[in-house]
Amino acid sequence: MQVMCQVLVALVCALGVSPVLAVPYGGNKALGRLELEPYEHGAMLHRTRRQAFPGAGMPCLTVTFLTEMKGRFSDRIDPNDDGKATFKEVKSYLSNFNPAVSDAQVSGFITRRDLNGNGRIEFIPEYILDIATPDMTPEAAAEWFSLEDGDADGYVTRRELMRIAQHLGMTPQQADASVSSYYMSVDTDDDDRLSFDEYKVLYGQ
Ligand SMILES: [Ca+2]
Ligand SMILES: [Ca+2]
Ligand SMILES: [Ca+2]
Repeated sequence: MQVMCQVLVALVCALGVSPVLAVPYGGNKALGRLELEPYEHGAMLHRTRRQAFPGAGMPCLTVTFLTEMKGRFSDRIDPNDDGKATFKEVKSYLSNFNPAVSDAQVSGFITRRDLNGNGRIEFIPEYILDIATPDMTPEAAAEWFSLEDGDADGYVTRRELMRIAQHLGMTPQQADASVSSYYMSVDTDDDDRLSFDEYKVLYGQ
């Protein structure tokens, strides 16, 4: 399946005209961290993602969605726009979430997505697959929890989320609305911060 997808992705990119692209799709799962990005990269991506998959399980990506993803990849993770995210680029991206991100965290992040084992995250197909089939495992929840819990005190607080969202370009008002409606929806004990037990609910755990 993966080889077939790679061939299809390569074909679409070579031709630049195909209306759809078949990839394995993990269902209508939320990509929570996108809720911390400003409209054009977060909500817009969510929206085009939903449009790309009007029914859960439909294995197609539209060119609109791919174009949006390529823009996000270039803007966020691949600033020299060569289609590959290197260690340095990934570290720079993740430092938006946690300024003290460790090299081990960066290596782990890459390894979990680096299907061909070359030490980089390629836009095609590694990044596309990461977005189209988001990892909803406990390991993924733990990965993002540690990235968003910047002071490593065991809680992802509203303040930490607000800082990340503003680093990624949201206004304070946008950040507050997004953090309140998405993240704090799982703050069951209402203390304005998420323990890991609360946080992992966002990953269906
Ligand atoms: Ca790779
Ligand atoms: Ca914290
Ligand atoms: Ca809480």
